[in-house]
Amino acid sequence: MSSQPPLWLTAMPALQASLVWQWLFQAVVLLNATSGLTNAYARSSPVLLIAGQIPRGMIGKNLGAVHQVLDQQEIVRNLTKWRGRALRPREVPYTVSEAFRQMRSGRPRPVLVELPPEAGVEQEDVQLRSPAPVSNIVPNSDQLREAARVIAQSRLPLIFAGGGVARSDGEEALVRLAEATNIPVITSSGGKGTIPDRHPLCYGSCFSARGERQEMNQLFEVMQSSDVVIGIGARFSLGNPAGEASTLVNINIDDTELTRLQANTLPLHGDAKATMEALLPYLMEAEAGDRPSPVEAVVAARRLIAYYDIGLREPQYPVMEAMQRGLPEEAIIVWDVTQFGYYARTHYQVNHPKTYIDSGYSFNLGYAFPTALGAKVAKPDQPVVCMAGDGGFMFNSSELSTAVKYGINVVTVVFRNDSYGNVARDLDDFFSGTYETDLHNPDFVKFAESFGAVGLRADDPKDLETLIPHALELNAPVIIDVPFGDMPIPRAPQIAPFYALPWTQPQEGLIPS
Ligand SMILES: Cc1ncc(C[n+]2csc(CCOP(=O)(O)OP(=O)(O)O)c2C)c(N)n1
Repeated sequence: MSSQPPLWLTAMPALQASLVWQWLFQAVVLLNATSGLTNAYARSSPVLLIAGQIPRGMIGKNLGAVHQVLDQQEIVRNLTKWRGRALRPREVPYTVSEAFRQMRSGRPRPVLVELPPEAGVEQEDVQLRSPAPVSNIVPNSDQLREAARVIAQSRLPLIFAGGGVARSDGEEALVRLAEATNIPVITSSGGKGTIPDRHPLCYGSCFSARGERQEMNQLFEVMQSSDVVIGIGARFSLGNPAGEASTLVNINIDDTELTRLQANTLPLHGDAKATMEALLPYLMEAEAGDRPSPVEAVVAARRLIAYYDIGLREPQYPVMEAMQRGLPEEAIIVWDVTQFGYYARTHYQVNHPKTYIDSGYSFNLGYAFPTALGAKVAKPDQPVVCMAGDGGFMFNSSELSTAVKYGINVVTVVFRNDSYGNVARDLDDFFSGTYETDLHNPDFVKFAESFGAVGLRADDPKDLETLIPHALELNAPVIIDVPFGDMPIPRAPQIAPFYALPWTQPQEGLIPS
């Protein structure tokens, strides 16, 4: 056997060599990307993952090639919508063009393109492609007319707006639809920002539409009393409290989501924005705009929610209020899986489209800091703030090096309780102990400074009202260390589903009685 390196390696100029080298590494690094893909999948984000591969002739043979991961595509099958591999240069144009068509059509989700090193080195004539045209899916006129008739005749209709509205850039169309018909809106956490929270027709965000929180959840009651719920780009992962007693007019680009929730559904398969725009004239024709304004009911429900919130005296409430006062409205906030993050899903007020980011149902601890860096690169003129717990921040804190290297000026708030606090509390509540959830942290101010970033420290979480604007003015990567104490589950007295689940009962013999 020859000890010479393979031809593709010796023939490469330096730049190609470094690219190929990185691709090779990515063959293994693909595994590191799975957590981010999970998140992108949960939030229906169009993400292109370009991954390397081992040399073409060794793929699938289990010969132990450096960085070999057998059947990479299989590993990410359930985290991607489409996967393609270009083995040689002439296969690249189709693979890339199809990857983009997949991301831009139907329900957006991550896609994978794999390239072995030869695809970046060999020279071949290739046929470049124009981007594939993508047309919007819109329900037909009979379906739109029928939906308009049902909505026009309803007694208490309600719009439930999900992340699909934002994905289709349908925020203005949603506000127009609500205003033209006087139909109030509840958003899911993915739908936050699709209508301004301060809009008089907006009830707010409903994180838990089902479960014991409903007792005090005014939004749950609002949904329950509606006779027609208009779902727009929402997966209703927590159910539709109005249930079979109501009609669900369900607008979704993903036709697998349309009718699986309840039998009494009028499915409208289509892009959220295009369908709202197409539906509006039919609604006007059916005189759906003649209903009395629900603004008083919305105001009353919001007052009641605030009244309960203040009465509960949860430590999150005054901190969230202080942060809200300190944060510019146009700032993009990326919330990690921290206790303030849970609270933000219902309580943080969003008045600008696409300024609220969370990890959706994946609840992916640690995703927020790198995501915030990505948001800042995409929107350099908008302030970007990452809100993480100490545990979550430490998952990806090495990315501070990337932030400093490229001048990505994200402000990161690290809520420090030296603990995986959320888990510690649940363990203690249910199993009488915190079981290795305490953390040994660096001094976050010194940690930031050691990277060449700025480190600040709050005396009290409420200091964030002044510290965040100050940090944003510094135009630098900033870490704000915020010590805080124990925290209850939001609305603790009302939460019970956890207690009710059988697996929360310790097995016999595990815990001494
Ligand atoms: C990748 C991943 N691992 C574990 C968990 C489980 N989990 C949820 S919250 C949490 C603790 C978070 O700790 P921290 O970031 O310090 O925030 P805190 O709860 O203290 O506010 C853990 C481990 C998760 N959601 N995601």
